[in-house]
This record gives sequence, C-alpha cells and structure tokens, in this order.
Amino acid sequence: MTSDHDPATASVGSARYDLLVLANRLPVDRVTDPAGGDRWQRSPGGLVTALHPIMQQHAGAWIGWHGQPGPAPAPFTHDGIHLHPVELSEHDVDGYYEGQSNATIWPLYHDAVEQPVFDRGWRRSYHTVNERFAATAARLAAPGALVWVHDYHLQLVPGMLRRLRPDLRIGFFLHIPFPPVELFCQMPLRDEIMRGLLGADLVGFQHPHGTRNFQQLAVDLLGAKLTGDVIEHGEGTTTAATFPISIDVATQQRLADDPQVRTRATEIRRELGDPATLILGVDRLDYTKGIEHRLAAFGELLNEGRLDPAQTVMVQVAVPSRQRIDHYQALRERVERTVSRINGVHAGIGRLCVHYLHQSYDRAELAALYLAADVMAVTPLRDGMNLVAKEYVATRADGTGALVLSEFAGAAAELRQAWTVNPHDLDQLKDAIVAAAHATPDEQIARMQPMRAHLRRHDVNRWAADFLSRLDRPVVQGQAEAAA
Ligand code: ADQ
Repeated sequence: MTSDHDPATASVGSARYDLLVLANRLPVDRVTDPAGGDRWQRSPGGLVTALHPIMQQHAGAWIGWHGQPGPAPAPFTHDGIHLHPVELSEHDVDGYYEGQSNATIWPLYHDAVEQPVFDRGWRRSYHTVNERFAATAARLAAPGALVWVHDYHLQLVPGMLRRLRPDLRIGFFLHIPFPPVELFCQMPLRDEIMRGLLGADLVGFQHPHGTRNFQQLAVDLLGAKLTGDVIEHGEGTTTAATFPISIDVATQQRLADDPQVRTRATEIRRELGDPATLILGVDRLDYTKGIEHRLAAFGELLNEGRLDPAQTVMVQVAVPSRQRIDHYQALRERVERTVSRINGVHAGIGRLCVHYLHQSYDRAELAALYLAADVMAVTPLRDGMNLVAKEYVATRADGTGALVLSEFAGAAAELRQAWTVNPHDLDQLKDAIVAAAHATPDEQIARMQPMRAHLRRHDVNRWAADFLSRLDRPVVQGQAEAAA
C-alpha cells in the first residue's frame, strides 16, 4: 500500500503512505518496566482502538508528539502502525501546547468558562509547530493519499498542507466544541484558523451546533457560499458535517462481563460501607467538566437532608490534567477545599461522604466503578462529546443505573433518555440527582435500554468508517461496509 517501499521491509523513515493520521500525541506512551527498561505501550482510548485496524489494513502512519520535550526518537513501528514522532522543544511545549492550545483555544471553544489568555508569542509558536506537522505530512504522504488531522492543536495544518500538496484528500475532525461566531471572533488568530480548516476537503464536528457555527463563520467572515453542507470559498470547496464520536462498545461490554470486574464492583461497594446510593463522577480534572457544580449540588442536598449522609456516598475520580497551567492548579485547590468542607460537616469516623481520587485508573477498575455506581453524574459546563457518559451506559448490561447528563455535553444529543440537566441551574441539578437516586429499577431500565441500543449501532468503529468513507469512499469502502 505504500508507494516507494513495502513498509514491512522498508525502513520506516523512508516510506510514503496512502493513509496518514496527524494528532498532537502519538497513540503510544513511554512506560518504564519494573526492571528499569523503557518501552512503548499503546495508549488507552477509543480513537486509537478505532483507527488501529484501519491503519494496519492500509499500512498507515501516525504523526504526533511522543510526549517529552527535546529531540524526537527516530520513526518506528509499534503494533503494526508506523509512528513518526514530531519534535517539540521546551519552548514549543510552553507556547504551542500549554499556551495557545490549552490556555487560549481550549477555554475559548468551551464557552470561555475560564478567561482565555491571548499571547502573541504563543500564536507564533502554534504557527511554527503546525508548519512542522504539515511539512512532515507533506514529506510522508504518497500521491493522492488520505490525511486525517485531529483536534484543536492542529487547526492550521489542513491549509498549510493543501498549499504544499494539492493532490491530497485532507480531513479534519474537531474533538471539542466549535464556538458560536461572536466567541470565535475574539480570537486574534481567527482568519488564519478559518483558512487553515478550510484547507480540508472534509471538516467534522461532534455536534450539529459546531457544524452550524463553522458554516456560519465561513459565510460571515470570509464571504463563502453555503449549499447544503458544502462551503464554496476562495480556495475551493469544503464539506462541514457532524460525526459524533463514540466508544469501543464491544470492549466495554467484555469488561462489564468479566467476573473479576464484577467481583471488584461488589468489593468497591463493600469498601465504601455498602451505601444505599453510590453517586459517581469520573473526569479529567478540568474546569469544563462541572465538578464544582456537582459537588455544590451534593453538599446542598446533604445540608437540606434530601440525601442521607449515612446512606449516600459520592466518589469523584479526577484524573490529573495539565497541571502546569494556572487555571488547573486553582481548580484543584477549589475542588479539594469543597470536598473537605463537605466531609468536615457530614462525614463520620471511618465514613466519608465524598471520596475524592486524584488518580488515573486502568480500564478494568473504571468499569468496576461504573458497575458499582447507582447514579453517574456527568455534568460538564461544555463538552465536545463526553465518553464517560457512553462508557457508563455501555457497562450497564442489566439495564439498571441512572445517568444524570448535562445538556451541554455533545452526548446529550444522543443519550436522550438520561436525566438531562443544565448544570448552572443548581436547583435543577439537585432535583435530577435526587430523582435519579430514587428511580425504580423499572424506570432505570426503561431509560437505559434505548441508550444501550443506540450505542450498539453507533460505536467508534462506525464513527471512523463514516468519516473516512465520506472523505474518500473508494479507499475505505471495505471498512465502512464491515462496520455498517
Ligand atoms: P476528554 O476531555 O479527555 O476528551 P472524555 O470524552 O470524557 O473527555 O474522555 C475521557 C476518557 O478518559 C474516557 O475514556 C475515560 O474513561 C478516561 N478516564 C477518565 N477518568 C479516568 C481515570 N481516572 N483513569 C483513566 N482514565 C480515565 C476530548 C473532549 C471530549 C470528547 C473526547 C473524544 O473534551 O468531549 O468526548 O475528546 O472526542
């Protein structure tokens, strides 16, 4: 499938590929064995799982950062995928990654729930690193190759790559929300980002709102013409459409059926004192996830006696995230203060009300937590999709369990039978938690089953096949049919 060489025999560094994926991170993490040796390990997560078979089948390559500042390792093959690390210096990590991507674009695209920081130096760094990714792709792509660029870190790449290699089919998928026109227009880099995205043949969004916002911007800002979902602009045409991402449902169900996971779920409840109601939150520790609102609602419910502190336990798992960025350090302090305030008032000796776990867990332990939880609270203030909500639903094989879901998560467009809430409305959030906690098994099942059926039809393989077949039907026809 590669043009110059057979990748099975050629050195990875000199091959050219018919399918390229670009993402900020490579799909592997460097881990240290107990013996002290370093090795690469496939990253957890649906994106890697979904793309893995397609990449293997088409001998594709993945371009991304390996996670450490400094010189990039030489290209290598891992688990049948060719990996091309992109170098990021300390300066790039500060400017492109932590600055422009995570302190400017991330908050701006999430409704500015924290104030975006605008910095000229970060913008220059973002431009430089995007150029580096585009140049790497231009060098590695076979004539007419498919190139799939992912997420907000790399929004300039499609346009840059189009100029270098007009022969390519370029797709872009945004994993986070695309904001309304008036918010987006605050961004000093706005014209460049729009031109960057419009360099793609296909731009995909999680939710129809993002698709509409993007189409409207192209018309308002650049005077483009919109016909159906096709945008005609100065440089050509771009299709903008909605492709809601999903999870690897089969793997999640296998975990849920695993006797060890089931035993662990029972153990977790026992370790928590066998409460009548276990409420669970699982998030990256991020200000977009609404963790503070959820804790505030829980605290008030205990204060008012609507939930019994002797019978109710909340477990909040908060994966450490972006710890060098100020907003995140401040959030961590606020969350930890709130947790200790609630426990200070309502806990007893040997009996906590909120278990706060600032740790990462493996998939099996997370699945056990999902199985153990009576109520899953997913209350982001804004979220592209939110895979935790889908993982919870996919884990609940017997149809019990209750999902409280923010209307501002992309997942709410699909998981319509959840207890949907506006997390800014604390009274509504409290009522939803109480209603979910008191739902009868029949009501739980009536809500859960249609959501489970939806997920079975819309898993992450179907998402990847839909996107790629829309980008270039002939190349991935087999995959699309297999997943249909
Ligand atoms: P994220 O903001 O990272 O992703 P999310 O969709 O919830 O958010 O995915 C988090 C993933 O991390 C889930 O698969 C979850 O199981 C895992 N995880 C959570 N807590 C964990 C823990 N303690 N230990 C280990 N793993 C944990 C971005 C967007 C989302 C979008 C995804 C995919 O912000 O809106 O759904 O990309 O497109």
